[in-house]
Amino acid sequence: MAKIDLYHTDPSFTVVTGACPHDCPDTCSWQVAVESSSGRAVDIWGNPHHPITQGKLCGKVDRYLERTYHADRLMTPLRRIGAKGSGHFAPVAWDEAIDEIAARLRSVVDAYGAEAVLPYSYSGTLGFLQGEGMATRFFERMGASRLARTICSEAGFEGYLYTLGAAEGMAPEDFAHARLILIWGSNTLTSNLHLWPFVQAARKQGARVLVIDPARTRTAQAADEWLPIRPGTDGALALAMMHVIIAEQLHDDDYVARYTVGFDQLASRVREWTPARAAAITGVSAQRIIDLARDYATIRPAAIRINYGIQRHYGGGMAVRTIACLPALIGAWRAHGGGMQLSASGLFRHLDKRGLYAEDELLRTPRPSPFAPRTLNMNRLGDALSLEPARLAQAHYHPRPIDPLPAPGQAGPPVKALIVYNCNPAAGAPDQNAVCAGLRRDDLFTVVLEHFQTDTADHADYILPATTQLEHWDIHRSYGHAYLALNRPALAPVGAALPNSEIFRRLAAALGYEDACFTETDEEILRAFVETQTHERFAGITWPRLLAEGFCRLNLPDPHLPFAQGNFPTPSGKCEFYSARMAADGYDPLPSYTPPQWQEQARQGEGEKGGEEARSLAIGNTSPLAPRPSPLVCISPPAHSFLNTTFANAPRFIEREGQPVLRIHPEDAAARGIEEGSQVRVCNELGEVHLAAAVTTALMPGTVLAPGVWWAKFSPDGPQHQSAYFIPRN
Ligand SMILES: Nc1nc2c(c(=O)[nH]1)N[C@H]1C(S)=C(S)[C@@H](COP(=O)(O)OP(=O)(O)OC[C@H]3O[C@@H](n4cnc5c(=O)[nH]c(N)nc54)[C@H](O)[C@@H]3O)O[C@H]1N2
Ligand SMILES: Nc1nc2c(c(=O)[nH]1)N[C@H]1C(S)=C(S)[C@@H](COP(=O)(O)OP(=O)(O)OC[C@H]3O[C@@H](n4cnc5c(=O)[nH]c(N)nc54)[C@H](O)[C@@H]3O)O[C@H]1N2
Ligand code: SF4
Ligand SMILES: [Mo]
Repeated sequence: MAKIDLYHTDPSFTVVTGACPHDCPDTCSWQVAVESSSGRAVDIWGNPHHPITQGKLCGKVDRYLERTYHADRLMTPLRRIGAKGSGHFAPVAWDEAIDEIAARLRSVVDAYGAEAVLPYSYSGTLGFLQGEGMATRFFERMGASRLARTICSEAGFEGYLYTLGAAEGMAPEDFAHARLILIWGSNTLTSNLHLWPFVQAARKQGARVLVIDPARTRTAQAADEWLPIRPGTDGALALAMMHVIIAEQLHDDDYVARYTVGFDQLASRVREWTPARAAAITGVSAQRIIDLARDYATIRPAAIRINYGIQRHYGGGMAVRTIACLPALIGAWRAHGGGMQLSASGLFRHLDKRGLYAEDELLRTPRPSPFAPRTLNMNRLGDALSLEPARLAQAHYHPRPIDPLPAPGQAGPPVKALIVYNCNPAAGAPDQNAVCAGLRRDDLFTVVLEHFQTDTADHADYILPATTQLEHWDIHRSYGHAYLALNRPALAPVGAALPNSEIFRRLAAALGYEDACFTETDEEILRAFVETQTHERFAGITWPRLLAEGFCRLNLPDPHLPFAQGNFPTPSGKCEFYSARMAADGYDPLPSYTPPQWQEQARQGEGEKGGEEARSLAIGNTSPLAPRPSPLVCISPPAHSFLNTTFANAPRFIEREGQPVLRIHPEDAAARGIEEGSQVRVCNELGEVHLAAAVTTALMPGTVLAPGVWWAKFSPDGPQHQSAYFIPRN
């Protein structure tokens, strides 16, 4: 009998169904065997009944029990005893910690106003409850600054929404019916593993799979073809594909006429985008672009898996928008197996009959003043924590060109208290030097809710131990498929850990917030989440069903072809090749090419000029005598065994990844006298890092790749490189 069957039949074990909490499109359903006598989890596996999980977890979460029972798990609240950032703490009782934190927050609010408090969170868990469920109630009640959670997907998301109207598209299952699959800026085998079986099913039926990526990733290796492209230039490739498709009249006239707006303007825009022009920008040959366009327009059904890798560059939103025009141009949405997927999150988010988002209703709490607090951009944490008003003003969220930035005098109070949960910004946020300088401010009061003493937690005044997914309730939507999942706790909390929800509940009580929303239990909140949904997509999804089954598919037709007959939820109801909304927001209303920062710099011959992303890098030997080398473009997609900075403290996964490296093409290495294993200094105007060179042809020349996201303290040039977990290079 298989081990799993044994757990189900042996009365000394209980099997609990839950959901993986991580920031991953697959949102797996898992099952955990708990030994009844000890209450200890002894095994975890992918739920065989879940149509996407199909019984398999990835290599990281297969080891989730090691994470939960890790010797370094935070077991008790800690109070700082050393200098800021030194990482020295002493245990403190929960009641004391909560009272002291509440007193400090009260004094900050009294002296500077509630906007001086900044919540900072992202994707440690994607659960509704342990994510923002209780935290938003707390911070809205306080009137704290709001956080624009921009770090991952905002650019691409906006580009997609302007064009198609909603974060919807193909389901993973649909890819099995495609005959041509473009995996465009995504490393499926690392970051979206559970799509792959559907891709393979399509290949068994003769589908071809192309990967468009600057790096020959493990996905590119497993595909039929790797199409190397320079980072940040995908928009130019898509424009030239449209040039060919329209010039050769390969577009779907009928679909375009019925379900799109702006075809004539698009046609005249792409006329100038000859394959030769795009070839010079992208590094993809003109002939290859022509062949790709012809194949894409004629091999039916054609599917595109676009992912967030593409949009981590200046102009990334426009690139996604441009690519999002392709399926409508060739009518790919008509067929099962045609279309594209960026995110499925829109399936779970819709207005109810009253024009409200059901979940927002749950988060709404009475606010002390009728004025909306300021919103700060999480990508600008270094600026937000600066005491210079001009930099604080820069941190204000202004998503569209027409949104004004405040004058420095209007930027509001300095951030005096920072509450971090589900997030490790000291290791994973942009401009690390500025972030850490802010975190080291003696006058900044910082609280970090965590499982582990991360680089961020090292800078805290208080660290509060949080439960892992095995120890708390939650509900999970997915951004990769259409299944809603319930996570039931399998264990009692380890040590003195508490769920985020309970920590915020206790802080609310200590601050005297008496609103009813702070007394609801976790189960009550989740039950209300399910029961207040009025949209037909939630029809048939009930609390008892989730308790019994662990997950439910949204009430959608199978297959769900959202745009087969148009029905784009844009203002025009059509796919918007021309977007009046973009024009009104200050953008080019037509698909266009926004060069990445590095290309702009090369064009202007201003290698020193600052930019926001995809900054050019000077890379060379550490010798000060080495000639100043020409810049390269650096990308830092996730290492296979890490999930952003999560798992990057586990010896097993550190060993698998070896050490922080810089992958570099032999041509670029030779030009700089760099050899395999050389220590290289990688720097731009924001800072520098020392990495070991890994010379490889699996990369576009001119591009270097530093897999992430390592913790500074476990990196060779980090502050505490003597740490027990750092594996010496060999
Ligand atoms: N260089 C580089 N930087 C990147 C990226 C990259 O590819 N390269 N990727 C970017 C992207 S796409 C993203 S989404 C962001 C993600 O950035 P973050 O949101 O900071 O995600 P993680 O780095 O995984 O850190 C999440 C932390 O939350 C903690 N955590 C998990 N569950 C819980 C919980 O229930 N309660 C509490 N209190 N804590 C919990 C984990 O222990 C972990 O330390 O990083 C971005 N940064
Ligand atoms: N194992 C693992 N899985 C993860 C994560 C993780 O850290 N580890 N992170 C999760 C999160 S938060 C997210 S947002 C998703 C991210 O998953 P993806 O959206 O797949 O994004 P990335 O891994 O950042 O980048 C994917 C690929 O894009 C390539 N790329 C970079 N720049 C460009 C470009 O300009 N053009 C093109 N065509 N390709 C480019 C990179 O080389 C990389 O191979 O994955 C999730 N899954
Ligand atoms: S990280 Fe992704 S692939 Fe791994 S178990 Fe979680 S949802 Fe599944
Ligand atoms: Mo992300």
